[in-house]
Amino acid sequence: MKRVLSGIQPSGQLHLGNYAGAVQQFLELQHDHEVFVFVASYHALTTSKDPDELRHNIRQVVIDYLAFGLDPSQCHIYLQHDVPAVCELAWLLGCVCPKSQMDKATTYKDKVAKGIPASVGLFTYPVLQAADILAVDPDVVPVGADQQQHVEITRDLAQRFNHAYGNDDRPVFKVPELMLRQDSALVPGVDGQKMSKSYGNGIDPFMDEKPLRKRIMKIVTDSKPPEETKDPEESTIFQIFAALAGRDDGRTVKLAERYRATGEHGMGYGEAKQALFELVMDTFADARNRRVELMADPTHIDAVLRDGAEAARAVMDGVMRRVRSAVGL
Ligand code: AQP
Repeated sequence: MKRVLSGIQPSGQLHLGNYAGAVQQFLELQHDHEVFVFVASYHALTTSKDPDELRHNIRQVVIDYLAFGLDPSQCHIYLQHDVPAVCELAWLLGCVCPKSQMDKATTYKDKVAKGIPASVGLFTYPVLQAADILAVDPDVVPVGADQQQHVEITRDLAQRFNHAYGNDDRPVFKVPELMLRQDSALVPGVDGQKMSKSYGNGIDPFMDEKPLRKRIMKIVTDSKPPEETKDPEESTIFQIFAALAGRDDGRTVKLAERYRATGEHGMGYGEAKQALFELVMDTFADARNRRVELMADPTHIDAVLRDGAEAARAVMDGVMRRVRSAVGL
């Protein structure tokens, strides 16, 4: 059975982009793969400076994973800080990582441009991410398109390490494959930029009905009147709808037709926003109910995390023995 590894930072409330870009893939893979999904708590420290808020967000990501449908009997869910071996591995990988490789990482530049302090942690976070991945020997890493470069860095570091310390018959690391969903376009936020936890432009599928509708009504549009034809591909509302329902879904095809209609049959953006609101309510109806139950059962969450960390540590112990021996420790 192929092994899968991925994670999400507890840097804020999960949004539709995290769901469509990442979680949806975890849900599909958990049935016939060995799935490890973690909460990237160390990574969140590159942006989060409020301990209470971080504690809350860490817990919330786990609850949301479970509410979305991750099944702990089918996948291992754990916290990054419960497996500190990844920090040791990050150091070892950092020692074979050329600085120029970090200079090229685009997410660092994007985040600094958005006002996030340019710390060493933020600069080298792709190395820690490589350690998160390589520590569990996965075959596949499902992520959204913005993380593609980081998985490529991981593959490169694994190869560099193998070249330095292994040989063709006995590589130290398995070089994992990147997995993007078929429609790999990034989900835009209400302002049309990439939807991000920390940019304040997300849509939280667990919001109460009224604020959720209000949030969706906030999506920025152009000023075309209903009777004018519209290109769905240029619309943020349509991009979000298509990412959530799927491009081939009948509802997406129908909405695209509504965009193109003209004259008295034309569509105003309010109608498209209402369609998106109904889609979100429909898609997450079960998840919203499950979440309420999960919030009331903290001992279940503790047990899930204990089991998940145990399973992750069992794999990591073997990998770290191999890596330490390879470098001469
Ligand atoms: N807008 C998006 N469209 C598609 N996929 C997305 N992902 C994030 N935003 C979108 C995917 O969700 C996972 C979350 O990874 P992360 O939390 O480690 O980092 P991120 O990519 O930086 O996510 P955010 O939401 O933008 O968080 P902040 O604001 O903290 O930077 C990844 O698989 C990512 O590709």
